[in-house]
Amino acid sequence: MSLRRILTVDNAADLAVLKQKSVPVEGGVSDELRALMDDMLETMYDAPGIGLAAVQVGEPINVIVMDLAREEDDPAPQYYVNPEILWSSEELASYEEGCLSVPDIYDDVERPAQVKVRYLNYKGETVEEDAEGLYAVCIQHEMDHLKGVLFIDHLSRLKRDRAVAKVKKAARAA
Ligand code: K1U
Ligand code: ZN
Repeated sequence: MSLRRILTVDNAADLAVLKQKSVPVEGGVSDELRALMDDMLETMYDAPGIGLAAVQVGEPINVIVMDLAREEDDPAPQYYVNPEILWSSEELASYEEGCLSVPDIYDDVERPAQVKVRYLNYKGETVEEDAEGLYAVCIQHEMDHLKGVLFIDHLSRLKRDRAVAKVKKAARAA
């Protein structure tokens, strides 16, 4: 397993990749894909974060990893290949989101409170699940990445521009 570099919005080349639409995985879950997901999970834990989309490590394919376990609990890694949202609730919920590609910026985003998702897991089995709470927030945030959408794209133009300027300033100072 190895750590991958997480692309960030302050870098123009990285941003161009982050804005790309990811493509479906063809041919099921291979050992090569499992190796990528292992790297993604290690990278996510190292950051640290609770989710990561493949495009954030420069691989624009429909793959996500997540772990929503509390620190005091055992790790609970989850792997999503070709995830689809089958249903979204009319009810909305707001959550203060962050993103490893937009470091140290947090803001409220409103999204459907519940969703139903279908995906292939690490073993290549089809899974359908209902998500609510942080799970619903995180899966929608990560699935936005697969469409080239960042959480700051849900904010006003002013807030988005300020967020990117802040990340650029921090990167220059580092
Ligand atoms: O970059 C990402 O997509 C990961 C992002 C996921 C996320 C967080 C909050 C709401 C929606 C989606 C993060 O993991 S940001 C870091 C973070 O939330 C966190 C870091 C350490 C401990 C707990 C949370
Ligand atoms: Zn993100």
